[in-house]
Amino acid sequence: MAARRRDQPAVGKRRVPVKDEPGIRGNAGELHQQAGGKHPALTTNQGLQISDDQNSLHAGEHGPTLLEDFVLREKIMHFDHERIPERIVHARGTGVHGYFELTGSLSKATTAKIFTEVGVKTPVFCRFSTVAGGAGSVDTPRDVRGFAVKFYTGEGNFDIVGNNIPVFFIQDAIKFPDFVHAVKMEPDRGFPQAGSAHDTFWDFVSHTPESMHAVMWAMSDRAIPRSLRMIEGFGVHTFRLIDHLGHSTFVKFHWRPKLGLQSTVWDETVKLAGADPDFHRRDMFEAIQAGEYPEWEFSVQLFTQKQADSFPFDHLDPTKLIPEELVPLTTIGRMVLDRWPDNFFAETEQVAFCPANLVPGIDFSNDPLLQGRLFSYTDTQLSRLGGVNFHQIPINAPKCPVNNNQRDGHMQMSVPRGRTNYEPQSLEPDRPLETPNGFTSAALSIDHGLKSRIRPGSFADHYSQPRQFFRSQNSVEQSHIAAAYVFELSKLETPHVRDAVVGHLRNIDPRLAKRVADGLSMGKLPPAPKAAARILDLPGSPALGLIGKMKDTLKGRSVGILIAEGSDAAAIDSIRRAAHGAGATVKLVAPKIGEVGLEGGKYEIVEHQLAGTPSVVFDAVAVIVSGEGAKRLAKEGAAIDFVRDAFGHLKAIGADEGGKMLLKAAGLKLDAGIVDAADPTSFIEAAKTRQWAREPKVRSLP
Ligand code: HDE
Repeated sequence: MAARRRDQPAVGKRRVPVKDEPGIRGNAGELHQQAGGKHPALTTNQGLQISDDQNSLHAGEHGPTLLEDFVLREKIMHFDHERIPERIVHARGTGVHGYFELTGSLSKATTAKIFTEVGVKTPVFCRFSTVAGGAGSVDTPRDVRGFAVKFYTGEGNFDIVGNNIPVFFIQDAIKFPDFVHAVKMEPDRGFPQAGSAHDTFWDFVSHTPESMHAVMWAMSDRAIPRSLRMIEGFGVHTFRLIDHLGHSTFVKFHWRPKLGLQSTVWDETVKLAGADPDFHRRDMFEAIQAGEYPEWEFSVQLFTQKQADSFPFDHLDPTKLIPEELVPLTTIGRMVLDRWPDNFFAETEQVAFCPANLVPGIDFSNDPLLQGRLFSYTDTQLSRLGGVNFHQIPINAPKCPVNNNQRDGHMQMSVPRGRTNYEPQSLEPDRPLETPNGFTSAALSIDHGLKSRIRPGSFADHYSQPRQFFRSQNSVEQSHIAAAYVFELSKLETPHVRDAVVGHLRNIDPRLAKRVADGLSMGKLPPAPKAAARILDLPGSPALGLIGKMKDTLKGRSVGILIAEGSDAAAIDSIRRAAHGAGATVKLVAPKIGEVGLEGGKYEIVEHQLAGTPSVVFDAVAVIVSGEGAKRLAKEGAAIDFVRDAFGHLKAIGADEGGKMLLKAAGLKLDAGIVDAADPTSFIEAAKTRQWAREPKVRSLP
């Protein structure tokens, strides 16, 4: 690190600065010396070494800045253009490098090497995102999460550009701009920055019954994840695998997190947004720094056209999922994320995913939403990344040879050699040519129906799958969904939109409709719209639940221990050791950072200040304080909130005698989730889950 420079001499003093005088900024010799003479020279973008990066070029000490100062102009010009347009959707994102390893071959179904070469590790870059908010919005609104993976395979880049929920809001690409306009900030007022609790979103979906299924998922706790390391990923659309004979099998892609699923509770989410707007990004960063590499199982659902014909829904309809109970998942690989990008902009911001990035042996289906996406992603890069050569940016560049006759364009980085840039040609024998191993589309017969703007009749059932989803949830999950509808709809200014949504809920599940209507103090239930197709009672699918997919573990979770002057060192240590032993990270929180003196002359160095570290950022907390400490903390709003929120967010609380005094001062009654700190084993057990039984005591849910 370069040594800090001294301040400039006082302004206004009439003196001629002498460049070689010690202490004058811009004295290059002195700075270089202070830095040990080892730093490379600072240069302009033309490679010119710079002797003064502190002062622009003036005509005299108090004179104007000279236009000829090309060092200043280059620096400011570059700075002025540092921003590029953010993604129109999925603007807020977190990217991580890693690898994909195939553990089971799909050679019977595909020739794609990525799915047939067992044991091969393929580099990947994965970007998680929220959908609605801008690049600077918070990490934790209620929203779907993007889950995009770029595989740098030897056969070219293959992207699975998915989400953390398996269905989408619309069936046809032509509605995407409307859907996105409706969910993003309202155009006249410029808010909300993120989140769907506003009139335009609900207005649109209330007129779009096909969105009811995805809306139901968005109202579930899947849309308020605890960590990006604890979300599932879905390719959403049906794709095809093609074998060496050209036969194709339908496929759906799934990612399942090794740490299990976990979400927050709504009140916690709301508070997290203020406590740490970067909660998910920081959580991922810290996990990677600590060597706790998140891992996902990769699975596929394979099915034939014949099977698809027997489904009570259309497999080409992106608002439908295929229950695991109908077509089981086969796990064929794993993805480990183990390297944080070196530079956020160069990698996470400039990465350009595209569902059309395929490798031989994989192909699209005729899902009309997917078909529209095949155009959109390359198109958007033209304005976002500024030209046609975005594939040359290191994060986008394939790690296999790229050879073709495409030339020139903005920001061309490669220097093609030779005389010919066309094909066929006879002047150069070593120019690239097509190969029989290249990509071939599935040879499908096309139904030559009428050319028309048409929605298949098999897409018409909009209520059976949301009903199946809702009825497959346990009672806690169901009440959270009902509460989410109540919250979101209560934010609307327009009663008729509220009515319309509750009308749809009547078609999905009359009891849910009633619960939501009661939660909104609706006198009587609004009418249900006429369903375009018969609504089915599909069998329950436990795999659609969330709580059942939580893992009984503290791995990847974090425990906060609130301490103060005079806390019991041994009690802190035993909780900390137990939590570490269970795989959790531990953070000490105290009214002040720095050295905190403990009982018996010991001390701890605390890095987290109570006022800035509320319990929402932890999965479980312990309070280890002396009686005196408890009395002092009882007067601290932040300490009372710390325990009250941990309790309200259904977290385990370990407490010694002083800790219990603080809980009492906060008005909390002991329950099974409040564990004596002297029994770290029980604390760890309680910390592995949420205290669902406590919920009815802390909030009334519809
Ligand atoms: Fe996207 N989507 N999308 N989308 N999408 C973009 O591409 C689009 C859809 C998804 O981390 C954009 O490079 C259309 C479904 C993810 O960089 C844009 C339609 C699914 C990401 C675009 C859809 C997704 C995007 C914005 C309907 C889940 C972030 C910037 C036809 C399967 C990728 C960009 C990243 C990003 C268009 C529907 C997932 C504008 C037109 C369905 C995860 O091209």
